[in-house]
Amino acid sequence: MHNPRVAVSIGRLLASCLIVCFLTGLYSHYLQEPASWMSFPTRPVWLYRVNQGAHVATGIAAIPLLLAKLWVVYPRLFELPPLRSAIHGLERASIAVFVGASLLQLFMGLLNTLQWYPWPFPFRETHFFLAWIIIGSLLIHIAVKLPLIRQHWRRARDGAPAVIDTAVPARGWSRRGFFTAVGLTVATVTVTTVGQSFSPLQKLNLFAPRTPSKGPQGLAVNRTASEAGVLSSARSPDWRLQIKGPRAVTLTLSELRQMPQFHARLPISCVEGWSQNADWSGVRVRDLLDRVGARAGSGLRVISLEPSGPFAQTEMGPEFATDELTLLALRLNGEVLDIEHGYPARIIAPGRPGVLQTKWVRTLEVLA
Ligand SMILES: Nc1nc2c(c(=O)[nH]1)N[C@H]1C(S)=C(S)[C@@H](COP(=O)(O)O)O[C@H]1N2
Ligand SMILES: [Mo]
Repeated sequence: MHNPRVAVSIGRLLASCLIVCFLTGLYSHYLQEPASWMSFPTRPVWLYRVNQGAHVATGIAAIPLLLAKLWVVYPRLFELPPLRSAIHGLERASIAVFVGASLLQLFMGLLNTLQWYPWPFPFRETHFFLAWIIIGSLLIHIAVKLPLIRQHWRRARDGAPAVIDTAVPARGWSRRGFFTAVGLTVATVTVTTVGQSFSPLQKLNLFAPRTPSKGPQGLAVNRTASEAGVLSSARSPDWRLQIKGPRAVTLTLSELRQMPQFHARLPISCVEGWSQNADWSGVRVRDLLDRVGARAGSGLRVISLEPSGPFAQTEMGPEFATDELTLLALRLNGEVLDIEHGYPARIIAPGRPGVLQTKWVRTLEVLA
């Protein structure tokens, strides 16, 4: 098993997972921290849901693949002499960086799906930084190994001499047994966690931390009203929606209910890896923008009743603010919004991460 052919077979599966994970991670990162020139698609409405589901699924699948790859190549770790040439040194250094960063990255990501942040540094920035380190060192590794990868991309044909690394004597596992075990492990971890975003497999969701449909009104809750400190402010009869723009407008809940109501079926897609569709209804955000005379192409800042916290304030670009499906939702799945889901009013927009679907909205501020 400790030979280049097996290393290439496992390596290309691992690399595919990591590349999908990297690209979907970049998309998620930039949605949350866009550069000023960035604009995002709002259709299909489930784009971010699939993006995030694929990110978490490929990240989880990469864990057994990385362990298998390490097991296949570990005899190389002790090869002598440790440094043969400059290229060899670069190769070993890039592998050391790659292995260290990947182990940390996958472990951090896994803990993140459990909503557990036991480190003192900010998760997203660190995860983003490590991702570049991993992709950089992976590209170096692939470039250095390209001749070997080419040579072993296909199984050795009958008669052609297989190149076998003799560092470890052949015993124990059969190669087929090894591939079967790795394949079964990857399939098992995927099938028992992917139900947190892929509804048809929700019943098999044994290890993912959340069941997206369990919660008030058939939808999971990430941050509760009591954790956010809004229990009394959200229920207060004095609640008003403030809209700040060229004009300033204040609306009561019953005034909002008297405006034209629209319906949208949109998912909550949490960056922590669960997602669930729901039926929302309420006022179109673009109608509210018109009320205050906002100019076409304006973005929007959304401010929650939540006194502090990373999601107490969010922003959306004009592509989301003016989309006909972007609502200030007042109702969920046919009922008045539960306080856990953002009563009296919350934002729901197509194609965005859950962290940006601000609950318990207090103020909308038009951005120039
Ligand atoms: N004000 C505020 N809104 C928030 C949050 C928050 O912490 N504060 N959490 C967000 C996150 S991380 C998610 S996934 C969704 C969850 O929405 P739900 O509880 O209605 O399912 O709400 C978002 N809206
Ligand atoms: Mo979330």
